[in-house]
Amino acid sequence: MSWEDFLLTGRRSPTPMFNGAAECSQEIDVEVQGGKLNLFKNFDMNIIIIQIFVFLIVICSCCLAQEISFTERSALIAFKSQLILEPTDKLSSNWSSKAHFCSWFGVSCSNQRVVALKLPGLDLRGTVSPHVANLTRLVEIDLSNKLEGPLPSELGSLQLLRIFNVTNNSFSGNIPANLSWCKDLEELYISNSFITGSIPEEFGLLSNLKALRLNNNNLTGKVPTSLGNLSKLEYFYLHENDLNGEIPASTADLFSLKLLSFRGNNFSGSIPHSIFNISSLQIVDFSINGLSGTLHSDMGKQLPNLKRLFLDSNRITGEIPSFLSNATKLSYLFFTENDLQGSIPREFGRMLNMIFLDFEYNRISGNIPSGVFNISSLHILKTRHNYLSGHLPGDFGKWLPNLQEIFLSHNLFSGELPSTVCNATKLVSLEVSNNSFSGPLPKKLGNLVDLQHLNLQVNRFVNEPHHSSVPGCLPSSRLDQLDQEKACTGKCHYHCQYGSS
Ligand SMILES: *[C@@H]1O[C@H](CO)[C@@H](O)[C@H](O)[C@H]1NC(C)=O
Ligand SMILES: *[C@@H]1O[C@H](CO)[C@@H](O)[C@H](O)[C@H]1NC(C)=O
Ligand SMILES: *[C@@H]1O[C@H](CO)[C@@H](O)[C@H](O)[C@H]1NC(C)=O
Ligand SMILES: *[C@@H]1O[C@H](CO)[C@@H](O)[C@H](O)[C@H]1NC(C)=O
Ligand SMILES: *[C@@H]1O[C@H](CO)[C@@H](O)[C@H](O)[C@H]1NC(C)=O
Ligand SMILES: *[C@@H]1O[C@H](CO)[C@@H](O)[C@H](O)[C@H]1NC(C)=O
Ligand SMILES: *[C@@H]1O[C@H](CO)[C@@H](O)[C@H](O)[C@H]1NC(C)=O
Ligand SMILES: *[C@@H]1O[C@H](CO)[C@@H](O)[C@H](O)[C@H]1NC(C)=O
Ligand SMILES: *[C@@H]1O[C@H](CO)[C@@H](O)[C@H](O)[C@H]1NC(C)=O
Ligand SMILES: *[C@@H]1O[C@H](CO)[C@@H](O)[C@H](O)[C@H]1NC(C)=O
Ligand SMILES: *[C@@H]1O[C@H](CO)[C@@H](O)[C@H](O)[C@H]1NC(C)=O
Ligand SMILES: CC(=O)N[C@H]1CO[C@H](CO)[C@@H](O)[C@@H]1O
Repeated sequence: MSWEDFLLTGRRSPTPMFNGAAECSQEIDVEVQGGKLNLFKNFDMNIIIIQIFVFLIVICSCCLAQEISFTERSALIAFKSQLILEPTDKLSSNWSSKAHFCSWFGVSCSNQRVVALKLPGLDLRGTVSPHVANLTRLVEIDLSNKLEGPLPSELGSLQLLRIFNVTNNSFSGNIPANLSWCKDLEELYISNSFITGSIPEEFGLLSNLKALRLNNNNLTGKVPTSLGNLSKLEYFYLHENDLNGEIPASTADLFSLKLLSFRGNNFSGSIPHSIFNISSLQIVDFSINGLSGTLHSDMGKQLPNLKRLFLDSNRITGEIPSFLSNATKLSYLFFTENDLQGSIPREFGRMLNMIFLDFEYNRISGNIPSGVFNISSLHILKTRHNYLSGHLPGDFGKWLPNLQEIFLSHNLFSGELPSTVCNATKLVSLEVSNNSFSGPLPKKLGNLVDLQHLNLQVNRFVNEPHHSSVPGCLPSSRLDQLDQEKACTGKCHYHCQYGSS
């Protein structure tokens, strides 16, 4: 059974509407039956005592059930009372005192106890009553609305809680450290609010946690080292907060991790390279931080499942590890805006699932390994603003049937733009400006029917940009636009932009 199957969807029992008395009489039947069986077996003088005993049990359990029922009902009413409801809101009419609370919309019961409170997407406003904590059998809470105020720390008494999903609200205040008492928690989502303060160190105690999403809040401070204890954690989202400090080395102990997103914080220091020894990783996003240091040359050796790696907008130095090519499932690789040097490893031509490769704004030199132009899955290649040089291979474009965008501007490329570029028939954007390309322009560029953005400026192409000198290059209907929009200066460098771009 996969962990998703633990979700309570479908477990809502088709509860008939009981009032308190009917509820009790059901339990009386069971108890009395048990009692009668005993009476027949032990037919002796103690019969009266047993009868009284049974009677007392029945009375007590009935009172207890009634009391619990009353508590749960009160807790739900207290929850409702702190919502700002319009008469037209579903809860206003549905949570009627005439009906048993187990039949109320969003409430699921098991044995007359509330096990789930699921009210997502109703645009509910107001605050969360601490009395919710009296629903002690709750297993799932799902409240994605417009709720505000702090999350009550009393929620820590929900010992059976497995799913706590309050993503997408307007909560403020801190994350209650007391949630760490909810030992069974598997999914904890407090994303998309205005939560401040730091991540409670006590969360390291939530040893059953599989998903922790605290992204898109105003969290500050460091990531607690204790979170390295969460050995079952698969999804770890902290992106878009104001967290700082170094990424704790203990993150590498999360050996079940599949998705790790720390994007858009203020993390500094280097990425502990042992993180890249977690072989279950599928998506890793450290982009838009202040991370520095180098990438370990082994990186990629242990990443057979990695599909996406985002390290863009940091201050990472050193070279691109060639072992990354061993991560053969990698399809999105972003190194944009760092301080990487050296060359693109020749082995990158082996990454046959690559879709989007972006190295822009670094200090990478050498040529683009010709194997890269053989990756038929490639959709987008961006290498602008580097020191790349050399010629494009003579069959450039021939093996790129899916290429839609290629940006090579602001490098040191030379040689011709091979006419085989026209084999990349899905091209939408072709940008080679600010290089030292020379020779004639490919005559069949006009065959690229999807082309919308073409920038050839500041090169040494021999053709005049005037359409008469690029015969058959572009259909005349599009040449009209070219004439209007071309930015042609000096020795006629040639720039045209079509359509919406
Ligand atoms: C919830 O439980 C607490 C402590 O037992 C109690 O004081 C409070 O009145 C209860 N709330 C409701 C709404 O019953
Ligand atoms: C409340 O909503 C539930 C679920 O939609 C429904 O089964 C029930 O009949 C409704 N009760 C009332 C009083 O409207
Ligand atoms: C949590 O709530 C959000 C918003 O309603 C929803 O998209 C998501 O599927 C929920 N997650 C779980 C595990 O219930
Ligand atoms: C925190 O949770 C514990 C254990 O459930 C409980 O005893 C305590 O009252 C809670 N503290 C607060 C401030 O709610
Ligand atoms: C979050 O809530 C807003 C407004 O209620 C809604 O537009 C948006 O789709 C929600 N996002 C998610 C992920 O549920
Ligand atoms: C929280 O962050 C958002 C977006 O960064 C910002 O607009 C808002 O002012 C912040 N609120 C607080 C209380 O810091
Ligand atoms: C949790 O992590 C902290 C800090 O890393 C450590 O001191 C502690 O022993 C760990 N606790 C458990 C239960 O593993
Ligand atoms: C980010 O952290 C650095 C220290 O590492 C600090 O100087 C800077 O002010 C922080 N930036 C923001 C936006 O908090
Ligand atoms: C990664 O794992 C390999 C093999 O298991 C080991 O040799 C290496 O030291 C580990 N690297 C780090 C940084 O933990
Ligand atoms: C690219 O593919 C073609 C056709 O399969 C092959 O001839 C050529 O050698 C390949 N180039 C590289 C660098 O792998
Ligand atoms: C490349 O384009 C030429 C001219 O259109 C065509 O003859 C050739 O078959 C194409 N090659 C590939 C591999 O698509
Ligand atoms: C299995 C595999 O792809 N191994 C390669 C890992 O990367 C090194 C260095 O790039 C290659 O030499 C291996 O062949």
